[in-house]
Amino acid sequence: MIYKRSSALFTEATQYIPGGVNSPVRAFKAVGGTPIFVKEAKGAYLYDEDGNQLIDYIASWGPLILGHAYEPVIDAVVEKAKKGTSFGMPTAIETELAKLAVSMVPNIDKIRFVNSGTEACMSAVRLARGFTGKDKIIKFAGCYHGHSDSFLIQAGSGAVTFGSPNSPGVTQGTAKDTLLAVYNDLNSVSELIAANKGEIAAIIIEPIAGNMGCIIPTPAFMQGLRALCTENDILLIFDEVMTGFRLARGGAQEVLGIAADIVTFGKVIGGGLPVGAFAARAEIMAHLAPEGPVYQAGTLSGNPLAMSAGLAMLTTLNTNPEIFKRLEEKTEYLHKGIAEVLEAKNIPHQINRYGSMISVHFTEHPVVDFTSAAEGNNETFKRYFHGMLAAGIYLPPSAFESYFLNDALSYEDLDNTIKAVTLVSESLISE
Ligand code: KE4
Repeated sequence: MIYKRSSALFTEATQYIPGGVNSPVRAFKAVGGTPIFVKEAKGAYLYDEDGNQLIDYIASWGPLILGHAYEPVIDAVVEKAKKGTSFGMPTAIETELAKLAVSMVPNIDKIRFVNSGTEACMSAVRLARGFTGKDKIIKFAGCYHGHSDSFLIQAGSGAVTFGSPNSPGVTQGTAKDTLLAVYNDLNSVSELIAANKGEIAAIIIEPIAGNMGCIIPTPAFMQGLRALCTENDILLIFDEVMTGFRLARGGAQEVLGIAADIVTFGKVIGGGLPVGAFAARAEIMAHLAPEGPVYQAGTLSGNPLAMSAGLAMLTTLNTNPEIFKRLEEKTEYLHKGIAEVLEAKNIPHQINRYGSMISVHFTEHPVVDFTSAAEGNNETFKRYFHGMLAAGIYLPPSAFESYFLNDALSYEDLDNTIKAVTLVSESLISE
């Protein structure tokens, strides 16, 4: 593969955009090398600026579950754009998408649209604090809820002390209200609750984690978390920015059988345009301005152009729920194929998979939380990533991400991906 044009474009981009990208993970810092500039995409394929065709396993980090440039979405956006893109006034299509989302997702009565997953999660936490009158939140090490200050926090000094900022610009004042627990470790949660009695407004979690690679909660952990929240008047926030409308019509709440108090969305709900959302039962949402005192706003929130993409995508998923099963079967096929190759070569690995989310970790220990995910051999991962890229397979450029399959992937694409793993595996055998 040649990347001359991508390299030239990246050099120029770095002169005007910090790090040459508008979101850090795109810069290939975790895997090295020069980021690929994509020119266009269709279905399961990316076409980069050097004319290479790549099989895409990130689908823009999740949104493009039906494949790139999916006709009904494109047609809806083009038609809507001809009538204006945004008005800053209510439009009927916002209610159409709200009604559809509420009909698909359990335990929500109302939904507020915003412009990103970050905005959805940030607003959900403010709503939880406003509704409960309490300040602190618990999040889990390794879970990512966007880049608002309350979430850019790492574990504090002691197990039950508050967090500390993990980015300059985040103040200690903010960090003190964010407590860090360990995914799949219910004791780490109950300890924090006991040490902060009556002060915790909400626990926010990725119900199936995708930002440590894919990490699956044990049923006991998730059921226990729900019980702890109920017993301690703490709101359970499911961050479904990744899992929402990807795992099932009703997302993780449906597949796990756990009722959250507030649910956040992004990615798929916007059909590839900037849409985030947060939703809850009416009693909670009644606290949100202008109905209630918790302020939240946005110039482009619910803009009809983005709504038209989201409505076309959710309508397709709602009327064709077999898509979710089809995606799960393709992901299982890929899982088995990759596992067979790596096992045959005795390459230590773990493959975590849930629905159409999957991740490959080069470690011999099960990956169940951030610490075990961090034990993966990153040098092996880097060789794997670049070897697959050279074979025309575009994987997430970080060991702490999940693959997102899209419905346009054919079994031939999956077979070609597995063949690429066979090719690459020679270079993965540790010296
Ligand atoms: P955005 O603000 O990027 O739309 O959403 C933030 C967010 C919130 N919650 C979860 C579970 C998420 O995965 C995300 C964003 N996901 C990353 C991929 N791991 C987006 C990629 C990027 O940062 O460029």
